[in-house]
Amino acid sequence: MTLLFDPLQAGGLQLASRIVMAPLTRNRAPGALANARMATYYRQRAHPARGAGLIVTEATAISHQGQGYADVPGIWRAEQVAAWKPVTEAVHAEGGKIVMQLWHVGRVSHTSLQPGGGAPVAPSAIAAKTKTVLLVDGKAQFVETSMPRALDGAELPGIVQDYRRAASNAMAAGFDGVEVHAANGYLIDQFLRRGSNQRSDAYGGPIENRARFLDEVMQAVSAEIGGGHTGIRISPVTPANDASDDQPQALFEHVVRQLAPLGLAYVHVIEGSTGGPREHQQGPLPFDYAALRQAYRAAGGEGAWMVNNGYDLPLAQHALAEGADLVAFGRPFIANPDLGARLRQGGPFNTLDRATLYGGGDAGYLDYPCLA
Ligand code: 8OZ
Repeated sequence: MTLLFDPLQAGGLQLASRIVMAPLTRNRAPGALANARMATYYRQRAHPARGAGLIVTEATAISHQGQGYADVPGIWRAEQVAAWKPVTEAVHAEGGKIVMQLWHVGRVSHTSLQPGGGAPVAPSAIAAKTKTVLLVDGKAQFVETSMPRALDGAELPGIVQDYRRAASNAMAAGFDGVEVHAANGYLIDQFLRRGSNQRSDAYGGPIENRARFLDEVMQAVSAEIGGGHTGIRISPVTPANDASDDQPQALFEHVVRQLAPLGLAYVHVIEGSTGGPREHQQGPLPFDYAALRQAYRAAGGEGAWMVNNGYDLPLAQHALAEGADLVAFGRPFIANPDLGARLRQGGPFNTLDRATLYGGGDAGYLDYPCLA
């Protein structure tokens, strides 16, 4: 029963507990720059006993092209590296650990956010039936994503290089590692899943081809900063951002086998529909997450297995007993800066205010109370 509060060595990450703060988009980084407000927010959640054993930052754009939402942070410029330093220093001052989530949204963007007002990029020119968040007069507004253009194969090495530079920048900013965002229907997931990838070159068609871009990104990032400081997030069946595939089990078992030799710190798996039903399935069969983990282990993968989506204390303890190593909590960490302390004593838990999730100031960001 104490497993959730036990330490873990995950590759090169020495973690005080199995409690992870999931990546959470909050749209409070105007100019794509981290700031003092964000440093306070992460510091509030960083204590190894009262907060998270590991914090994963909100998704952070690896390039201007990789941006798809208003006021999300970036990590492609020196000024952005400098802006993140007070955040990592604040977390480390509390004794915490923090990795940066690296993000390219692909087609989930809007021309108003793209360089020169151009079309967002994607594996294929297929619009996502989904919305993005723009800020209009400081208020979050959901708008349809723009029609993307298909990436030319010759552009892909440059995007891989953007991931590599972002990882190097994150380490320069003092992060303990990075998590590559390959989930939730963003660029890497768009390559993986058939619904968004109709390419006829080496990056489309059979599973091996659709997983090639992910492989190139993971090779580059892990070579740059070390596999032991690199994690990945996948979401095998989520419909988020119009992601779809009719053979998720075969696809993602291939993906984890491909990841096994990289010596990753962890593999982070969203079970079911992101932020929704855990039972969600794509294709005729329920997804077998135990088989996914076994495929990774059988291929020699030694990274920590991180699970996420709708976890509470009993479900987390059950998952750890069944073989998971880390449990990521999202919305509970927004409303409870001291979620670790609250889990330890079985509650109580503050309730989440949805109105202040995306954009805004301190309200609903810095003012959730801790236990006395
Ligand atoms: C909510 C709003 C905007 C972005 C994800 C990065 O789903 C996100 C995201 C979530 O992974």
